Amino acid sequence: MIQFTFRWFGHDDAVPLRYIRQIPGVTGIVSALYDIPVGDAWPRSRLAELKDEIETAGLDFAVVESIPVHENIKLGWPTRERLIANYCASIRAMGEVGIPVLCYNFMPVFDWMRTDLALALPDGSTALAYDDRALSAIDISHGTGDLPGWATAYSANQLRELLQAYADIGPDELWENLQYFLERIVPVAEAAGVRLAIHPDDPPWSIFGLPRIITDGAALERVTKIVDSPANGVTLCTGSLGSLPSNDVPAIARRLGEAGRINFVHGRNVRVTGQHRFHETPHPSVLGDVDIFAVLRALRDTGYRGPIRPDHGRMIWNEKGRPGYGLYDRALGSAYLNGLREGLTRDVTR
Ligand code: DNO
Repeated sequence: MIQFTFRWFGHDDAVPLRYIRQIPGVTGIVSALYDIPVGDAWPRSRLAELKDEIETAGLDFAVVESIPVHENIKLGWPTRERLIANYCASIRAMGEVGIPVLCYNFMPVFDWMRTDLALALPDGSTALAYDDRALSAIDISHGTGDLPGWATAYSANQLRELLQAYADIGPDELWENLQYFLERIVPVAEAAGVRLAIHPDDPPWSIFGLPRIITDGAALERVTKIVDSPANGVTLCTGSLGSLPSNDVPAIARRLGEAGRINFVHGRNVRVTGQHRFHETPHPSVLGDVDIFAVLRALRDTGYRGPIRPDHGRMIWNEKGRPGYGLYDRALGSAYLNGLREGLTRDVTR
């Protein structure tokens, strides 16, 4: 049975756990320890406290999203030994506390990127949008200040040094560094009873000249083959993959589902409006370019049993909040996904 989950950003989140509990069918929470510096080991006691709080609200702590991967691991620098040891300690802590899935990504410097956090749609809602031409107009020489909604702030110097450090890192080197990382963390995850779920790059192409490698179905499959273990799986993010029209998302779901390597699903839809240009839409298949119905059918056919969450929603009904992470449209997305699930799995002969 698929478990319906919802992302919660902790006490800074305008959406409290008690509201999440009222979304029909949602039983699980996706969260993280947001105040631990990147690279440090996550204390088991802190994870246990967060889990208690979630359980007191009547929900399960289903997924950690994310434990950020330190840049020096992606760069392959010698300090990665200590940083990977810390990452392994965090995974073990998750296992000891009993949190079964870890979503992470391997994008250099920047996580998800948009050029407009409030694109007005014809119905009066606003959505997140991306346009390569708008990105090329953004000047990052004085730091990340001009990036819309960017969470990890870098000063001009820090960013210059980081971008310089990546000058020698192309896709091949990044793959090598990912392999090095996976060879060390997958056995630990397997022993701890934690399933890893790498998130595709969002958007799935190079930005600011930095390599991005987790861009399509072939790349996701390649990850799963680096260390052949069910603990080494992926997050099927329909929106990230769907912003590249060459990605047939239902086919990717089917292949990875058959291999048993989907460990987490992000359900979200996008409308592609040009080359490397898209905006987010409501979740239903007919309103975007990703056939969400066909994705859920592929998950049903391949026996997917893990967590799913609605990803980004639009801002509707005058809600104010974290871009992409308001309550209302994500709750609608969740109800839609859950309706599809019922329609696809219920035995109508009874
Ligand atoms: C965006 C999210 C990503 C995701 C990370 C996973 O809204 O889907 O930030 O959490 O890339 O590591």
